[in-house]
Amino acid sequence: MDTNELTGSDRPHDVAQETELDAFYADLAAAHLHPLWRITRELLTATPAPRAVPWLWPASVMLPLARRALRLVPVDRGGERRVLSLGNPGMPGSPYAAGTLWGAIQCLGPGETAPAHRHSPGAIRFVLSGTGVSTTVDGDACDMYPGDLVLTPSWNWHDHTSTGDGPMFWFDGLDLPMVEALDAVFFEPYPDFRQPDSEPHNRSEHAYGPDRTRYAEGDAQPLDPRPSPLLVYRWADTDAELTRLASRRDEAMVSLEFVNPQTGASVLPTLSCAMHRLAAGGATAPVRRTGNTVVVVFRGSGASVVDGVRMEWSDGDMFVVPSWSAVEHASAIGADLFTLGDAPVLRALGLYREQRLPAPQQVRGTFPHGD
Ligand code: GTQ
Ligand code: FE2
Repeated sequence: MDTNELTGSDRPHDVAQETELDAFYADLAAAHLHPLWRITRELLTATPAPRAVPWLWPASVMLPLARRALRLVPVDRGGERRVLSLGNPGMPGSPYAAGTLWGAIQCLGPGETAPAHRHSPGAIRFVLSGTGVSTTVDGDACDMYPGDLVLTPSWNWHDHTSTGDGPMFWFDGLDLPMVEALDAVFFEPYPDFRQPDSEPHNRSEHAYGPDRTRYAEGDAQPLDPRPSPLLVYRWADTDAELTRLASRRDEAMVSLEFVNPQTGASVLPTLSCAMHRLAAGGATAPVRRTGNTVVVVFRGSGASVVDGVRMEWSDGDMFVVPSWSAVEHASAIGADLFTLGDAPVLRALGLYREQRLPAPQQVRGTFPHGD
């Protein structure tokens, strides 16, 4: 029996009204009008409901595939880059790591150049392994070594050239999904395949010092539309600053944010980059924040619990912490984690929140997920 069936004298009236309502909703749909009262709950969620799910891409899966790409696929105009992007399974078919962030592994073989272009989305590179690549950013050739952070701000010409004798691998982070959501994507190829060779290399690096101004403990200054004029943050400096922070206090994890040495703001107006050193035997308290984060394991191993899902990770793995997911990290041997986030945008718009949770999360599952 139909559970919606109505009784008694109401019936003729309600059937008529129901028919009229059905017709009304059909007419609304045909007119491209949406009745809010039917979608309020899915739109105005009590807390953020990102489509991105916690997910981990192991280096043991990514690197062999990147090596196959090195063998099989040349870097040409049109394709532009040999890049494998993290596609979050919570957003089927999407090449984005999360709703606001692009994350990817890029590789370049010996002697190769990835052609010069510019685009309105801003990008950062965090070098994983290999040597011999330099990225020329608006005429300034920036040499890249493992652990370095290299910026290619919005609308800066950039190409990547390898003079090394082996492949190089790095993490790319872009604000592309945000810029796309704002309908503000522009792209232009450079007239030549690459920019002129610049001598000396690393000009921005030599123009800014001392090193300490390149890092902020705690939060960066509020959003500034100007990207950092310093384009390279060297691992030796980052490592030294992490060591200094860790020696000052006995904490499970110390963190620094890479900042614009002129203003103290995040490296790009849309993106924040940070480095975290998890002590051997350290375990952090759970916290949730608005904004998506991509975590890149630079070295070490450990495990993170993200919304009850425990993910074990080691060198070169990448994982996503979606907005407002509870996250905590632990490591037996210690680890250095690079993170990319959209926090500058949330802060600038008055949308940033964070909540510290009283107790470690209950682990409800492990990654990779079983059936
Ligand atoms: O290296 O210029 O991962 O333009 C995506 C788009 C890298 C790049 C990406 C890009 C680049
Ligand atoms: Fe690019």
